[in-house]
Amino acid sequence: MKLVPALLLLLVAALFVAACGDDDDSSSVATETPNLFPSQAGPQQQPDPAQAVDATLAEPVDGVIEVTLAEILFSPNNLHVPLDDAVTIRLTNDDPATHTMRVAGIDGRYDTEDDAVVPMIGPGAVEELTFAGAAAGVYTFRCDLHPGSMGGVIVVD
Ligand SMILES: [Cu+2]
Repeated sequence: MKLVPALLLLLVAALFVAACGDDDDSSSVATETPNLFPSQAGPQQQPDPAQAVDATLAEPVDGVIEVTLAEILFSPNNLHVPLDDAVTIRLTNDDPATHTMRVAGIDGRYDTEDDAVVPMIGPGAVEELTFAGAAAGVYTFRCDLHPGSMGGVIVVD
C-alpha cells in the first residue's frame, strides 16, 4: 500500500505551505482564541425544580427581576435572562424563615463550583444575585434550606 505514505507527504506539504503562508497575514493569529469553556454549548441536564414553575416568564425591568420569597415559595419562579446579558435577581424575603438561592449552573448539579449562590437571605432581608446568560438553555434553582418545596428556573435565550 503506497496510499498512506503519499497522504502523509501531502499533509506535510500542506502544513509547510500553511506555515509559510502566515507571514503576510498577522491578523489571522488573533482569531486563535482557545475555547476555555467547551461545555458552554449549553447547560447539562438540570434537576427538576421542586416548585411548580409559573406559566408566564418574568421579564427583567431595567435589568432587574423582583422575586419575593414568601410561604416557602419563590414568586415569580420562571425568570428570563436574555442571552449575553446579565440580570439582577432581587430577592425579598417576606418569611420568618431564612432562605437561600442556588442556581445549579451549567453542569446541572447543585453544590458545585459553577453554582450561582446567595448563601443567606434572612427574614425581611433583600439580597441580589446577578446572573449572566452566557449559554442558552434552562437553569434550575432552589433554596438550600427548603430543597423539597422551593425552586424555579432561569431561561436564557
Ligand atoms: Cu427556603
